[in-house]
Amino acid sequence: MNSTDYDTHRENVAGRSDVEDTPELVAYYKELERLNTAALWTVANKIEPWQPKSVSVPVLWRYQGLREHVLRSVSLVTPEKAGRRVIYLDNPGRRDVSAAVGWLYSGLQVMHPGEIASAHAHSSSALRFIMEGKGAYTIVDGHKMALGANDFVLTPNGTWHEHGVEADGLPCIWQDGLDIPLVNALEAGFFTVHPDLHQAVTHPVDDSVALWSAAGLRPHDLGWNKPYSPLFKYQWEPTYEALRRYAAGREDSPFDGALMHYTNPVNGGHVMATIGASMQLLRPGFVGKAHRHTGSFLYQVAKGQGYSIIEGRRFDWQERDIFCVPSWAWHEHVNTSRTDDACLFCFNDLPVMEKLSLYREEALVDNGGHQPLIAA
Ligand code: GTQ
Repeated sequence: MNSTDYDTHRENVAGRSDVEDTPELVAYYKELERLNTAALWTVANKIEPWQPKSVSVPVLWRYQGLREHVLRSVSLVTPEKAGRRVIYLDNPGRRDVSAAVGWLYSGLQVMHPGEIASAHAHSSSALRFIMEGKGAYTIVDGHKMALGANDFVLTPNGTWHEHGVEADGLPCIWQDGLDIPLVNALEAGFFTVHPDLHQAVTHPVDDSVALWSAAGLRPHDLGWNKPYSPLFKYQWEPTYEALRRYAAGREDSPFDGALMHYTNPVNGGHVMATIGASMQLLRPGFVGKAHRHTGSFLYQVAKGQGYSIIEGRRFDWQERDIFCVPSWAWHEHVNTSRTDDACLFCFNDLPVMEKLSLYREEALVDNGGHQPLIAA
């Protein structure tokens, strides 16, 4: 069945549960409850919705307002005491599971020069997208990476990882993205602190970039069979350059402009088993059309300014702002600059949706492909 078939049959309420309470039924439900059972028809319409109805709400987190509060945490707690000094994005519809959207967690981590956050490993997959500062680094399984603004780093499921800022650096802030809510929903969360609290750096700095990021080339004598990318760091400059070339060589997607996925160089697939990521370029004046799809998406504005209309509400964004698009929410993006391109970093649960055959996508056909705005 495709989504059109769903639409055709949606009006057929005769097939839906429609049982009114009677004193006899209410008493019956009480009896069932004592047996740890219940009547399906009391919940069927809720647990089998016509289509996904996300409890996450679209949210824009403005960096301008948030930044000073993130920096304030530096004087309030140490990384040693806090473990990770992070202010996380708490979607009003998902407070019960500390999610930013759907089953995805995200937070802003801040570190001062000379600070170190100790090494640990967990079954959640994690990523970082660097927002500001100088001298940040992450060590993943003995591979140290130097991090600059708009660099994207992986800390996959099961890897030892620790973060810090070099003593001669500047205060750094980056966005963390993890699948913590998903892993907890699946009751598969494990967490270990490194026995020495810190790892030895056992490889040359940035070796994963040297070995695995040559365009179109794969090392002859290096095998890799782990379920995540051997390239741990995706630098901003080559990413932006690739996007510009891609955008110049083809027509825009009506929804996304020029969008490229960060990939595992071994197989071209998503970077990790549960989290995918992309960067997209909206050329000056780009006005995207609306579509919706399953999966949860968190965007950070890496460059430029514009707005997105999500479920009929307009969210104006500028560099470093973060916003979310919940599953099956209509969304369309606009670059308001006439001269500069805009770039949106995004991470999502697409690998999960695809592997479980739950990905669906639909374009808005009414109203010229644009959502009517809902009055505030
Ligand atoms: O840096 O390993 O924001 O384990 C949340 C959990 C960051 C991390 C977070 C984590 C980390």
